[in-house]
Amino acid sequence: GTLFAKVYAAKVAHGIINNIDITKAENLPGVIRIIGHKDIPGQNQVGGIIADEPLLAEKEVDFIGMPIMIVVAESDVIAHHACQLIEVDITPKKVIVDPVEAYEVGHLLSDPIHCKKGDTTAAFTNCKYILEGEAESGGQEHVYLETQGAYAIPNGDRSIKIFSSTQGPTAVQRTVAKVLGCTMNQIEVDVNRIGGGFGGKEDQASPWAAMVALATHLLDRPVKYILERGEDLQMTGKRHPYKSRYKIGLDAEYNILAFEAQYFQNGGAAADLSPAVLQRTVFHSTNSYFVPNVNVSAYSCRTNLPPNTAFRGFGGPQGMFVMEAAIHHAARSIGVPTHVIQEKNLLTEGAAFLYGQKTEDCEAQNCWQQARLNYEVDKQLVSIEKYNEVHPNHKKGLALMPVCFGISFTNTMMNNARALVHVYSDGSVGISTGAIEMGQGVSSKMIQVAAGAFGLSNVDIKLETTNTTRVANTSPSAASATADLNGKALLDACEQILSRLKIMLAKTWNINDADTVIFHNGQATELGGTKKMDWKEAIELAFQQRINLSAKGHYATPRIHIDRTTLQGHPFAYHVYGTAILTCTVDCIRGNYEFDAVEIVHDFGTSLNPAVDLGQIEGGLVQGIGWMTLEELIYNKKGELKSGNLANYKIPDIYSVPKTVQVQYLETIGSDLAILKSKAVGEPPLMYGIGAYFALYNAIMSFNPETKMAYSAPMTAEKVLMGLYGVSVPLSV
Ligand code: LUZ
Ligand code: MOS
Repeated sequence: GTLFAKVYAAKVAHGIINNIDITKAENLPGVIRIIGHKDIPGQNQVGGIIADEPLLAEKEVDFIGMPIMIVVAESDVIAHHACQLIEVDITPKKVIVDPVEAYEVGHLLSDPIHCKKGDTTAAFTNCKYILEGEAESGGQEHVYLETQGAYAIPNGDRSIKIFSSTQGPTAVQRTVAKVLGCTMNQIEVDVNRIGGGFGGKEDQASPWAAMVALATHLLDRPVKYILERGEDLQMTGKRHPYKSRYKIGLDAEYNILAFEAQYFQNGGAAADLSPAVLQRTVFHSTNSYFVPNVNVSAYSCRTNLPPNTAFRGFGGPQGMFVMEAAIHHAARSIGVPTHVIQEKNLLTEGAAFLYGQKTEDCEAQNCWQQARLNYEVDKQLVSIEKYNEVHPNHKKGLALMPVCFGISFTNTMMNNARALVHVYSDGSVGISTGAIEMGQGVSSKMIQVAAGAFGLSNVDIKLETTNTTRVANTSPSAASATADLNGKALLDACEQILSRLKIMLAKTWNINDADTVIFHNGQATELGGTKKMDWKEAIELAFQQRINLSAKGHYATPRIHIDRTTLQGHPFAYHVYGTAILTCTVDCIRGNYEFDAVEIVHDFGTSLNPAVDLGQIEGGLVQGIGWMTLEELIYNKKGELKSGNLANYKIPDIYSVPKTVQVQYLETIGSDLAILKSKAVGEPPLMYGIGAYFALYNAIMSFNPETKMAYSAPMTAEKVLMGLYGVSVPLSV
């Protein structure tokens, strides 16, 4: 009895709705109901941080793809057809797609962020070299394999159960309850696994769930909506494009004494997660470098594009690109290799970040030095020079890219998680956490944590779906922190059960210290003693003795805090470090290029699962290279997406990935604030891809030392060609 929903969306980027005519659509056989904002029993509001985003347009549309009506029909084909019969009369208004233009007319989504340390003005007077410029980076489409979607079913007692492709089941639950005007306990959200997220489903999975839940609420029938790829590309937000200005000052020894920047974030038509993304940009403005004097301002600009959102790195990459551009600019104008300035300014132990936190167990120098030595960078540079001398039409370029990324949600409140563990009377184990498996391997890690704690093997552990009735008030699976937060909560639950079992066995065996009872290889044994019992037998005994074999675990990251007005504090549990070396070859006739090799030294702590983590490094790297080189989102002045399909929006494929990728595991002591002394691995490797931009730039410079390219990513083949032949590549093509 499932019905199918579909959105009728705005076809102009800004305008006033005069009239909506649904007569023809309503009369189409198979159409059950057409829903507008007036049918919403609760609030017409899906904004997560700021309540500025209606689920369905009321008087005005603000971007192409903004939902106006929901068609519910017997099939998705009928719903599709009905959408084409809806007629909406709109009086167009002025469209703004450029963030600086929006800023100039005062269209901001949230308060500007200003953050500084030291005194840049004074520091610049001590600088031998001062460079100013502009840098911009484009947006990025998530291209998760599974598009957005949700399925709602009536669940008795007026409650609704929703299967949602979301990173944030609680965000979905909260948003649906708000829209339906009910309490959260009426809404159950269940997620088994999802086909990719990359940030795109941190907050933007909620509207679709709200739509199907609304239809289910009105019709008392199951309703499903899974977006077509074209709809998803058109309607959902992406990585924020940024336009930025920088000013960097160095002394005669190339120490960076001062850095200033202004970031103009293209936020789209509503705030979504933009203010949080902007904050992470500011926190990562100096990447892996120590800069004593910093002064940055950041603006989230309201434009007539779909609201942009979380994307792997969450504003960090955009900030780090500007820093790398500034250093590249300085190196070019001084006439030294970029890596000389990079190396000179790497973070050291105890150095303070812009936000006041100081480095602890800083691995910036270690990663860099190991990468330089182990991958013989000096030798590579010599052989690249030789290659370039004898190849007039092919040039190689190399860039080093250090990364330092802070782990924790910058919103301290979000850094907590819970887990539920049941040991069944036959000894088998069922675990639930708030973590969402989206291909990143967190399910494997959760199973490993529980198996490790109980001394069982992975096959003894059943990981249940992520469900708001079993684990409530979850933070989204995001910020690279999912395994840490949920793993710690899970460990807490396992340890509660273990400690009950230990006390029971100590009593049974007549030993004093319960901590000498340990669990491994499916057995409980007495440490240094002779007592032994099979896990199953121990559980049966506990069951007979009426011992509680279930536990709820909780974890809240200790130590972290941030003053929201001064942005000073200790926002991150720890930092992840790494260095990548990227080499490319440019075809100087055609502008095409290939990445010959990427070599990485990455700080994994004590990796929980090296195979899973390697997958994250490779995937993140390639996604970063895609953002920096191939993927070009083009909106015209009318706010129309001109690269709205996968034929003209190019994502990396097997031909464009680096020919070789080598990853060395920097064995570090890890952090106690990470799960089992591992380190978060989801986002940091994306930023290695920034080096791709500069490797290409360097190759172009060896063909044409006078090239006039602006720092404008992505470095598409077209831009390479213009750069090679001295055509000035403008900002924002
Ligand atoms: N999401 C979020 C994130 O809400 N806050 C963050 O700090 C964050 N960082 C990275 C990715 N998603
Ligand atoms: Mo994310 S950008 O960690 O959802």
